[in-house]
Amino acid sequence: MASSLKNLSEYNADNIIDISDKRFAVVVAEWNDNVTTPLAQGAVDTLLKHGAKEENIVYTNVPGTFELSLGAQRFALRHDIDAVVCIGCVIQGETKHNDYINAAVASGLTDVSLKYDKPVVFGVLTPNTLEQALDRAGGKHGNKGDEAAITAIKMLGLY
Ligand code: DLZ
Repeated sequence: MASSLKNLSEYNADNIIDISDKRFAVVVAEWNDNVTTPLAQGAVDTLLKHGAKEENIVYTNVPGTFELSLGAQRFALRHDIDAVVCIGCVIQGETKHNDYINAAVASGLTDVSLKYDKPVVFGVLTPNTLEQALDRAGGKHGNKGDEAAITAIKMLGLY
């Protein structure tokens, strides 16, 4: 379903596990930080709302969405991290740069997740415009950061 038809902050909270002892890394791209900052805040707020402890959430920046894969890997390989939430925003430009970044990060995060057998969440917006991004970063379509955090929690339920 397209996210314009869904509020990204709404989710089914059934079967949400106890995450009070789970440790999270939140890796955030600096590019488009007017979008990624509220996305990351949404993710952290949602983790806290569901019982994560503040001291169990580490937060770091990487320059751009392309760098999320390596940033995620630095945390995924650590035994004291249970899940990694990655936040980025790639806005379509005049060239195909966005296509390459999006494809690379989708594949990179999948690889890291499978290699380290832990949730590595794709909290990346790929909008055509800044307005579409802001609509999904706490605007009229909710906050994809909330969705990313809930995804991490639900995936931890598999373990
Ligand atoms: C270069 C670039 C461009 C054009 N656009 C974005 C963007 O919209 N969002 C984003 O997160 N990063 C962008 N970048 C930077 C790349 O992600 C990466 O940091 C650089 O290509 C250096 O590897």
